[in-house]
Amino acid sequence: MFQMKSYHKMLLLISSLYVLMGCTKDMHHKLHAHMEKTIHAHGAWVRAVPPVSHMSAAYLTLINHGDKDDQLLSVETELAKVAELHNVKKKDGMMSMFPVPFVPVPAGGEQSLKPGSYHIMLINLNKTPKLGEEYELVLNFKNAGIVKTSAAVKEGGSM
Ligand SMILES: [Cu+2]
Repeated sequence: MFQMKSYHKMLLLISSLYVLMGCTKDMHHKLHAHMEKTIHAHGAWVRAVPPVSHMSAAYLTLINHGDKDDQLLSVETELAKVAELHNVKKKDGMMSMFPVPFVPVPAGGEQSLKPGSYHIMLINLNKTPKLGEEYELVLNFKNAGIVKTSAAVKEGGSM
C-alpha cells in the first residue's frame, strides 16, 4: 500500500517536472529568437601578438536588426582578465586610444570595430593568442543583452 502511494507520488512529481521543464524551454526559445533578430556579430577576430605582449585587441562588425538604437556596454573573454572598449583620436599628429563607456549600434544600421577606430582592448592576457586559435567573446548590449561570438586569431597590421 505504501509502495503504491510513493509510486503515484513519483508519477505526479515526474509529470509536474515535465511541465516545468517544458515551460522553461519554451521561454528560453522565445528569448533566444528575440536576441537573434536584434544584434548580429560578424567577422570577429583577435590580433595575434608576440608572447612578450600583455595586450591584444579584438575587432568585429555589429549589425542591429532591431528598431531601437543599442549600445555595446562590455565584453568578456577567457583570453584576457580585462576587456575595455576603446576609440582612437588624433592628438598632435599621433593616434592615441582612450576608453569609452559604450559603442553605439544604430537601429537598422551597423558599427565596425576595426583598427584605427572603435576596438575591444584586451588587457592582462591569460595566454598568448596564436594564429588559428579561436576565442569566444561574450558581448553585453544595453537592449539585446548577451550575444556570444567566436573570434579567430589573425595577423593584423599596426595598432
Ligand atoms: Cu585600445
